[in-house]
Amino acid sequence: MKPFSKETYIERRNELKRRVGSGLLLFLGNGEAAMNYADNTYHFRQDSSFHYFFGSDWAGLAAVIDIDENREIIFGNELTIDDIVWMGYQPTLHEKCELVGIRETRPLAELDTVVKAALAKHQTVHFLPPYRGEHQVWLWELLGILPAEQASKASVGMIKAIVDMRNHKTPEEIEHIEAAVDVSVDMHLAAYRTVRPGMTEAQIAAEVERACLSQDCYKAFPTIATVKGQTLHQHRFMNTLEDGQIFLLDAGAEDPMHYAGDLSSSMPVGDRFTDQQAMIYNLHLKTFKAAVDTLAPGVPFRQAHINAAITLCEGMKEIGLMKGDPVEAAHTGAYAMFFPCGLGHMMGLDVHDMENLGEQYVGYPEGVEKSKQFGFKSLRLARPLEPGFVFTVEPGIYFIPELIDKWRAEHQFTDFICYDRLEAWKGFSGLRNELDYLITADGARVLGHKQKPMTIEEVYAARG
Ligand SMILES: [Mn+2]
Repeated sequence: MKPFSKETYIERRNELKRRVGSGLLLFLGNGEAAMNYADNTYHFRQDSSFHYFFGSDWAGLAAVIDIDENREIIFGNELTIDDIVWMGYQPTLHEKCELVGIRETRPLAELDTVVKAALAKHQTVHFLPPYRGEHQVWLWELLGILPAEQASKASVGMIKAIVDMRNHKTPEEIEHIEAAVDVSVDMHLAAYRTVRPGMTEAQIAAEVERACLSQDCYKAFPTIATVKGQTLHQHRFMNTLEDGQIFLLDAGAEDPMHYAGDLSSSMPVGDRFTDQQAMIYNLHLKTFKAAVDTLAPGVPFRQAHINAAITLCEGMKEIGLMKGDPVEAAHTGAYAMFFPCGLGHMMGLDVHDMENLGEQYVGYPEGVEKSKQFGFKSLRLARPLEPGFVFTVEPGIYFIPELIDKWRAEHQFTDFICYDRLEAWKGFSGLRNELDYLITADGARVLGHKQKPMTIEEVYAARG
């Protein structure tokens, strides 16, 4: 797939200038990050906002957009012969910048001069909240703002403008997201084919990641491949798979342009789910459908979350693990015993899109604060949906022994939860499925051209 044209980046920057109105916009690109010594670095990942506006996937760059003077400058150092000996040929900085419509480049050291000159003439310097220690130090040097004060002094105007632009995906962005989703589906199909009793979680993860890397993609986040699915983000591979267990995979690719896919799957380790597992799996599919049936422009994502929770409580009542009114159980937060996370999150250049800019801005409408209550506090996305929004839908059902014990001891939601019966379910683990959706002019559609198994029949067919 072609990289975006220079016009895409020029138009993005022009739109940002129009929205922010005045001042100097400062962008710090990511540098290499040392893993255990300077030359042994983590996989390089450009900052997503830098990438969105400057399209440059190289370490050690910064940029400014001077709205008042209508100037755009990328700062970086040309490679030395030593760099080329070790890293190979690269285009010059000027050549890299031409591709995204930037004509003015300067050595990195001159960023300090330009920012200090702006401060001296009392021009507003807009910057984003930093999430890397190196950037905190850099901002301190450039602006004289201590790291602890940087998040609160970041430019709300710049944040809001970028969030609104990046929240609305264009058709060319959606093509890249769908390419990432397709690779992500291949990662999951690899797991469906590979999972067998006696294999280790690490062996499955290796097959999953092979499907990603062999298609020139990198994983969008650390793979979750586990038989302990009740732990929401279990990143270590410690277990050997046993017949009778449920295997849970949460994995996704980012395409070479860094757009993400994010999918989850749950499957039996052996040939078939047990009756109890099949019952919970099918209830989970009902909650999934309840959520997806809610998706439409203008409808708050929080409503989709609530509808999934109501369906979950209805099902749990039929099974005998909950009682009372399911609608009330959903609204009071009793459902969070089995579903303590949010229904989904925005997705784009970041798998949790723009989480570094603040979930409050990305996922919540102006004036609506995120809840502090257990369960609802993990809902990253709640706002009314708009065409162009891309997000995940990932309800799950989890039996978390520690949470059962804690709530029972505290007599929480005793009107809704049947604790005596729940004791026998402590070893169930957990399951979820996850797909990626786009809000269209009149509804929603699932992203990707390849289909990930969802029904039990599809799961069994994918096992081969
Ligand atoms: Mn997700």
